[in-house]
Amino acid sequence: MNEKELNLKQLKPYGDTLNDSKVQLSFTLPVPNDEKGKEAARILAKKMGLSEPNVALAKSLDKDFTFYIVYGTCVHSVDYTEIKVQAVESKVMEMEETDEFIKTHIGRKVVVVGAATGSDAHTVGIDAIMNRKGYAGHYGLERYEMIDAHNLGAQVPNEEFIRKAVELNADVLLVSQTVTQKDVHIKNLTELVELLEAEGLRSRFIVVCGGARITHELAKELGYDAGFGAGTFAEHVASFAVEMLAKKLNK
Ligand code: B12
Repeated sequence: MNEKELNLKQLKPYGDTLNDSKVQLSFTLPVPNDEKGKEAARILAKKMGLSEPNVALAKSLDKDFTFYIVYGTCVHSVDYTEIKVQAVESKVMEMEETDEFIKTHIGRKVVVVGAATGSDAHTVGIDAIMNRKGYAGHYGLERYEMIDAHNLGAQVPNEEFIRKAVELNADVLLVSQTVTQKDVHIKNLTELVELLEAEGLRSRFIVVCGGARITHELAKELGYDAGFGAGTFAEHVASFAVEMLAKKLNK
């Protein structure tokens, strides 16, 4: 292969030039910051598939922990043409467009109830989606004229979440899950769907989950209508939810 040509069957990382396979890796080792530690970092990077690794930075976190940045050449490639992923398919509308869409196709405010459920105490993700001031320049659902947004916060038990959703007559439920240790997110997410099904409420709501390690594929597997991962903004989930709601109501 010409090293100047892009070959999607053998996709390689881009460092300074096409196909140079240069990557940067960062990690911490629980050892002091000395030459032996740097060598350990180099050996580990080699074992992870980097050739000619080079420790660009070794920084003491405290006397027994060191943070490393290692550069090297990745010896692997990926056949990009064979990759299949499930992604949310909806046209992403701006806030004003979504409000107009709701006025035209739904004709009333859409009620959205969100929370980080179960034991999950991480509020920043759900706040980014819901808070009026938004996140990274993207306004949250509370600012939408045609959305009545209720953010219940974190560590909301699934039973309480459902009770509140029924009380508020919600159309859309938003669930945030950040911690995935010991698959606790799967347990929390599964329990919510099981409770909704047991109470005959599943089809009443559009149910969407999100979090850094959530994929649309996983969400569908667990019985959700959609899943959103890192880099999501309010407009992504709002567009999806109102489009699906309009279809559901106008059937
Ligand atoms: C801040 C933070 C905390 C704070 C949380 C404070 C708060 N009020 O939220 C505190 C200190 C409490 C905390 C505690 C813990 N944390 Co913490 N925490 C973080 C940290 C540093 C940032 C998370 C964050 O705010 N990200 C920013 C937001 C904007 O990103 P996001 O959540 O991914 O949200 C975006 C998308 O995912 C998506 N999204 C999120 N939710 C939803 C929902 C819907 C419906 C939609 C559509 C989209 C969506 O949209 C958002 C915007 O784009 C991360 C490390 C990191 N740098 O990511 C660790 C991290 C998440 N924490 C971690 C851990 C392990 C814990 C603890 C278990 C630590 C401990 N041993 O006590 C506890 C758990 C507490 C609990 N019961 O949940 C791990 C999780 C590892 C894992 N995969 O399980 C991480 C990754 C750190 C690490 N590298 O180990 N944490």
